[in-house]
Amino acid sequence: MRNVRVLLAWVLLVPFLLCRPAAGTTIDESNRYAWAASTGWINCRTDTTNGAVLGEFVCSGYLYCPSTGWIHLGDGNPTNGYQYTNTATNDYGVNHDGKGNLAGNAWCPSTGWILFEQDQGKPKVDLETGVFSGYAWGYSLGWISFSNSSGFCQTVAVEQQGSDTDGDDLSDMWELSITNDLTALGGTNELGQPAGTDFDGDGVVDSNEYLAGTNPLDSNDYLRVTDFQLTGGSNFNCTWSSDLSRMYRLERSDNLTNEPDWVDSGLGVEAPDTDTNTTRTLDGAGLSNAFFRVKAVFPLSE
Ligand SMILES: [Ca+2]
Ligand SMILES: [Ca+2]
Ligand SMILES: [Ca+2]
Repeated sequence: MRNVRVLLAWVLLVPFLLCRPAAGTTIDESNRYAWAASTGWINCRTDTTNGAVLGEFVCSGYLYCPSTGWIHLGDGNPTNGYQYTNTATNDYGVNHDGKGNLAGNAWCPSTGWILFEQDQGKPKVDLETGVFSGYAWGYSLGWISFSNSSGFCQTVAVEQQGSDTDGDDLSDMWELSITNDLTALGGTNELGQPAGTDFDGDGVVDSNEYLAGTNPLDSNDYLRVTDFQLTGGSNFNCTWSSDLSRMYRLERSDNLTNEPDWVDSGLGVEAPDTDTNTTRTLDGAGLSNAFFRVKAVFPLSE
């Protein structure tokens, strides 16, 4: 390894906002059950139309318990546009913080509210595997477990949410979650096309901050390689800024021509270490020149 270099770069996710499919359950056909000792198995995917949906902002759809009936996770249309407030009977449901944590209220007409909270039950989904864990609580049902030694509930996708009513190529749900309106981020140029506004001036346009899971209002928060250290022999450590809402792929090329031939570094898609940064060790044996870049990947999309 004579000349290993790092390219301080990030890569776009495939644009999806204007071509996403209609909502359907995201729950795996084989691994679809939660469990409550009081009532037995609870089906998180009764069928593709009514089954549970894990979205990047909110959940929707239904669980089905044979003894108590339907459990509604929310209608997918929170009043404020991005999160159920759970303060009104027409605005309830289970929210997702984008990092796997679930909180809010589901509704079972025959038994009442089912509570998802992060103090005791800590219901969550592993965004690398899609496997749920933790518990929800119902006053009549008791604890509902999403994973045990006999079965578990698993999602095969995180639904990318939010229509783009103002045509700025940004999910309205994301815009509302950041600024509570649709005008601060994005914007259009004089031709009516997306102008690529960079609100915080960190060099990354708002739409790419969304794709990378970074804060478009914080100029210190953008995806980048932060450290690169030879550690002995042919090994080296690469560290990049990371967010728990995204996965990452480290890519390598032996040149930086106009069309570099980027290939996976050998690590594949990696879950982040922390909400701040991620470090991986690679072996550069046999490489003469190598450039590296890190790519943000939407959970369960590759
Ligand atoms: Ca928009
Ligand atoms: Ca920016
Ligand atoms: Ca930023």
